[in-house]
Amino acid sequence: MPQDVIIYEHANFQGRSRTFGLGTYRVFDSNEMNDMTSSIKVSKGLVAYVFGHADSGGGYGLSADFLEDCADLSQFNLNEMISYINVFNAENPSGHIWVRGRLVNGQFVPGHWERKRADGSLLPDSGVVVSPPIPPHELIQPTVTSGGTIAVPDSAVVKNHIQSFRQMRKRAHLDCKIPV
Ligand SMILES: [Ca+2]
Repeated sequence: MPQDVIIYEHANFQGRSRTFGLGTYRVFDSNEMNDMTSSIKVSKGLVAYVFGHADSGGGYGLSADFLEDCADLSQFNLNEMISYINVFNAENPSGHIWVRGRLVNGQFVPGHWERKRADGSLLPDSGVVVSPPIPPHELIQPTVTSGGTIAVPDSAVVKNHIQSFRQMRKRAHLDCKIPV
């Protein structure tokens, strides 16, 4: 069984494709299929954490952690925008499992590691949930100016991110399927 993630130019796994093993990848141009992905295949047991934008600090913008194939990313408003991909195992050697990003009481909880339960049970799978737009890394890391003052993200920028998340969430569907 291949253990990789494949991105495709068109929906339903058609067109050009590119294969990724474990690792993090910044996608730069059309040769590397930047802003071109319309569907994605994820081998069982892997996580493909994808981001709409990338900078030197990693991925940002809209993001989602796929643990399954998705034949049409447009249903998540992630069509033709992926610029950063992190591929990793959904269970790590120390017995932690990846709990995917989900909505809890209307709040987005990003994907994270949790210790596997003793009885081996998993949280019910909530399906793919797209994150609110993550600010660029320069924005979320406060910078200290030469005068010693600390510059934090402009509140208007943060407000804008929250508004676009609310609009995006209304449009999102949760019908990508776990591979069997
Ligand atoms: Ca992009």
